[in-house]
Amino acid sequence: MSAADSSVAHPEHDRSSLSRESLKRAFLDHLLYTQGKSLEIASKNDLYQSLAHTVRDRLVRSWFDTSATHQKRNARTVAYLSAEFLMGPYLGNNLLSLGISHEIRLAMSELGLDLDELLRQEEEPGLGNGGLGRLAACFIDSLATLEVPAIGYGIRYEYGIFYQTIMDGWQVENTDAWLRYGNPWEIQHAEWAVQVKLGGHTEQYTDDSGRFRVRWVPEKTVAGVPFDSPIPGYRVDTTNTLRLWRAEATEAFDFHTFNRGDYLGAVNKKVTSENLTKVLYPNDESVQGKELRLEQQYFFVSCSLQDMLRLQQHRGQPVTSFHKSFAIQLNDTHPSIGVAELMRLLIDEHLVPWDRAWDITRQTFSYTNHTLLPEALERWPLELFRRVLPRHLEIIFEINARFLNEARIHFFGDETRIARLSLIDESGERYVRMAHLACVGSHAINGVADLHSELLKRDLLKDFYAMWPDKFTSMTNGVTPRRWVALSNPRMGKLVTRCIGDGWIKDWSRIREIEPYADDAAFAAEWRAIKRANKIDLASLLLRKTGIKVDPDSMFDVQVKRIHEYKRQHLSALHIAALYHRVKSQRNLDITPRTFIFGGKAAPGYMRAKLMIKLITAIGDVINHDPDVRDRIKVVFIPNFSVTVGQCVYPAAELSEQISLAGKEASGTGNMKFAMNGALTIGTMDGANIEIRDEVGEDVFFLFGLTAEEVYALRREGYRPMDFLRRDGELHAVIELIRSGFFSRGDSALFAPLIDDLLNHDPYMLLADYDSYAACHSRVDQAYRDTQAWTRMSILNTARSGKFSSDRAIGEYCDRIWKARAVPVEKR
Ligand code: H53
Repeated sequence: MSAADSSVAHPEHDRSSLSRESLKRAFLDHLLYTQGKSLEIASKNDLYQSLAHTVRDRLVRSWFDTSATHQKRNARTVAYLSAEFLMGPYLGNNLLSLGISHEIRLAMSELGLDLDELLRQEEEPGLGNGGLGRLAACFIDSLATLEVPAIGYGIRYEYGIFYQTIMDGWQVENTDAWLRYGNPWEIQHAEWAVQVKLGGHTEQYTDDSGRFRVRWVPEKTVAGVPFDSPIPGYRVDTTNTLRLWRAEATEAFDFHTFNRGDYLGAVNKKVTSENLTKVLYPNDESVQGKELRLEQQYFFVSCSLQDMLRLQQHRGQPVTSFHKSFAIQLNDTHPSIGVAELMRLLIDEHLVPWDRAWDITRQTFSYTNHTLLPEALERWPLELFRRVLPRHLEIIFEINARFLNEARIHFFGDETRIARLSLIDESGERYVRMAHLACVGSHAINGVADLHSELLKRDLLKDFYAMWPDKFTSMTNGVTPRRWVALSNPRMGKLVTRCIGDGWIKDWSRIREIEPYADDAAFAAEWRAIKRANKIDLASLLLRKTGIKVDPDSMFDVQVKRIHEYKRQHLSALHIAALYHRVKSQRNLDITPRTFIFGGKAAPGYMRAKLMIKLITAIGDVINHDPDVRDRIKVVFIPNFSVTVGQCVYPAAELSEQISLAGKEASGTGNMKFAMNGALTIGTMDGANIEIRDEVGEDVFFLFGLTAEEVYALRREGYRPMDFLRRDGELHAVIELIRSGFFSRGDSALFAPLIDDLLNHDPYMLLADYDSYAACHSRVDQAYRDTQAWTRMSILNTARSGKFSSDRAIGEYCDRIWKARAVPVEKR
């Protein structure tokens, strides 16, 4: 029995449906009636689908009761608007929530089937790029577990994030047809479809009662069809909804074209409409200003707002109390068009006067900013915006005019500041600034870690902060201990549960209770054995995926995250090359054997990031095959890093690389997953690393590098990377080695774009931090040799990671921003 199956009784009223016999029967029924197969001829996918349906059936009752309760209570509902939800596979997590993994395992094995194999069948829905999308998934898990009425609203991309393979050391992108074999976790609700307008122009007119009004005459209309998935809380009756929208051609629109006799034209337009939700843009933290992307954002936001208005009506509530029923969170600027859309719906369609509508809008929305990177800040060329959303542009102009009047009173005579605050950037080509729209239209603005929130107030949003200091707050991110510990690391879960009970699964702060065991030799031995077993599991995955054999007794030093210059995977690459250089130049060098594990995707158009992958694999290729290294260093790049792969990686890691340049990583959430699973951090004073270090203690954290303050100071003084290079002989030699083509079969041009940039500009200050990083790694090397001390640190690290649960984060959002509370579900 796994920790997840502990003694907590699931409150499902009809326990009999959860008995082994009835699970078996339901499974065989689905195999026959849903898949049309018998056990003898069923494919693995048939078996998986039948099991998934069996489990989904067991969620439907509480799903139903949940929405009935929320409607009856007219409970304030959190609407989490996010262009990405990186959910990870559902089956394992739903079994965990229901508490039936054990029974299901037995039921399957009595049918001669292996649950683990069925779990591996699930195609993970990769509907997100990285941290932002995964945060949304952790948050909706916590909302359900905390029994808070909530809906996650997003886009049902037909193709999620690309599937990454590595060929000759380079990233190759393959399409992710995740819906190929069907998605058993969704239910389509065609009856709740809505219409979304796009393009065209506006007309002014006077209505029958003499009121001045505006009519939007769109160029086209697209239908939005909701697909719902159940999000069960852990061992509670609440099952919330993730509602993702798919674009379809509207019939009205088809008929119009048909009637003109243009059959192929109609079909073509149908295809064009459906393109809207075809594919997820694969850029994390950089925007391209593509029209389709703006259409995607507007599409899902409009669908969601219309849906909320429908629910409001269904609950018998007036539109004017919309803000009492819904608290809408904007996950980054992607859904910020919602501010203008809610205004449009209220004014144009529900005839609410402007001031009242604006009041409602501001009380409804709150905005989370996730980055300070300028390339991630969304702004749309005004003309493009007008082409897609002519009515919204008018509304934004009006919001802006009123807002700037207020700002002029506040900042009397300071026109430079007024220009900086404006929703329209007029410094050159004109742009609509989406972050400004989000700030003006929200009652709360938050950063995702304390440093990030401070920097927002000091730099990026300083003018808004000066105007509305009370709107700003900080909400440090968190991750769900259900998926990231109970499900991913059942061995650790079981040990912890044996010692302190299973309360930690719902209340991760209780993990503190294992702190006294840090000095318990028997516990420490088990802790070590668990880590080793997890490392063996990962080693076999690595062998399967890359053909590289690694030693489970070497230190597993891991950096998994999106590939980006600011995250500095190449800093690690430089250090690995330096270790190699040392090994080659000192025959008897005594080093701690290490396996450096990397994983992550580069945006397909981000050439530097792709070259960083090539640099890592090229260095690895040389090192892994050089007999002088005697297998003391291995470098592995795991292809297609995803939630599924992460579940195998975090529990096996011993050292977590969190090495972004200070001031660049807003928070990071991988850092938290590693810490919870007992990996020590080597990191900079960036994002949530700072808070992790505060919690676990300085002696349990390997700190290096410049602080954000020092980074600013150095930049102000004028940063010259060459000054740092001259001081460091080893680094110089390493750079020369790479430059000479040593790692690229003599091709000295291959890495030149990376290396030349480091020497001449180095915007992420690798050279400034290199020395400190290498020295820190030497301390890690020494520390790892003392197995007992290392294990002690690892236990303390986990024990003190209580703050980093998304339950804590969601609790804070509920109290301080959403004013939402738990509403226990009434069973029918
Ligand atoms: O959001 C994470 C942070 C992380 C930040 C990330 C993020 C994206 O993944 C995409 C866009 C964006 O603006 C920010 O980089 O630091 O932990 C969740 O807050």
